[in-house]
Amino acid sequence: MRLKAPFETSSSITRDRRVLLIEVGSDGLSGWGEITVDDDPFYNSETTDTAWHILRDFIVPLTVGKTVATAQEVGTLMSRIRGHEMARAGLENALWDIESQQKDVPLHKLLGGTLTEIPCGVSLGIQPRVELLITKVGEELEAGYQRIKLKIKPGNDLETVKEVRKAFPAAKLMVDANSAYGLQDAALLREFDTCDLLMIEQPLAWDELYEHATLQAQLQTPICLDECIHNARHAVAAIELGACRVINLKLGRVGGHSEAKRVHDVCRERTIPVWCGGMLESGIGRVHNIAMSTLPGFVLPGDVSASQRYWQEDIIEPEVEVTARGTIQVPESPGLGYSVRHDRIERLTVQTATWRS
Ligand code: OSB
Ligand code: MG
Repeated sequence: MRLKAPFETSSSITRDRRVLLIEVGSDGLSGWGEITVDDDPFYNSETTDTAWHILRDFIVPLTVGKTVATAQEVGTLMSRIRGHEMARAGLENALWDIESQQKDVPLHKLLGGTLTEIPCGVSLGIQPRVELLITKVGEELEAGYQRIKLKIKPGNDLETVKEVRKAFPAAKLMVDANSAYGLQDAALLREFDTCDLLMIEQPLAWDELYEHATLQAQLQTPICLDECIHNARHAVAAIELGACRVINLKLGRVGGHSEAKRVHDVCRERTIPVWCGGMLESGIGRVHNIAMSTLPGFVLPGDVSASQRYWQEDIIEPEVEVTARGTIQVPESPGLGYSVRHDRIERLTVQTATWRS
């Protein structure tokens, strides 16, 4: 699927997404999940091709034809697989869709969600000129989005953010560095304290907690971790070490709804706010994000926004829409609450594989 506009971060530029979907059939029902990988290993270590390989050669043999009582149990079947969280999440989330249809409840209820409307923010990619960025920020605020995340990279960071702050003195702003800095940049990063930011997301290395703890001790602005957090143990370690004060929760990065609930719970017990991150998902991944975002610890606006910000035409119906007050109304029908557009998916499909027990 071609993005409406290329999305640039400090680690890569995405123009198209090769969307990897899983449809699971069980007990006469069908459930859908999205494997939220990129084509390159520049955000995390998985790629579209590694996910396909892990799915075909390991996840399928461990799971197809097996009996589980709940979606959560499929995680146990896959527990020998180390890493490859996004590949595992795709399957587990499809099973959650099936379980919610079987129990005739909306997915968000099955997950234990309580919000009926979720607050939305946007993530804006790096722009070539600050004037262009300021125009985009203005448009998103005008559309109602409750907070704006700016991607930054060395050379396009502090001055840009200061200009945006000057143009929008009251906006809820934050930045995301996608691991572009090191501790040697601490003096520069401290200057962001003057920009009144909600948080600075993943400034340092993707797998490094200790240095984030060192940096957080020198900053007033809360650090939010994204890339570093792959499970609830990581979340506990990060919080106890003082490596962050906020956590970005992504279903793919932590291996699916079950582990996401655990991360949510350990954060909530420690009064650490969480919010839902995004991976430029198609409607299927997006709808799973909406369901997760109803859990009570999701107290900050997430990177979950309208289908139309990404795609000319999405693969679900209706598309995800955002209200004028910057919220998404959570659907109340059983399962995902949106219909999957099989015809459109078929037209876009370039490769399929089917496994039966
Ligand atoms: O770091 O949060 C990130 C997109 C792809 C990979 C990593 C990230 C992002 C985003 C976009 O920030 C969030 C979205 O709008 O889906
Ligand atoms: Mg991020």
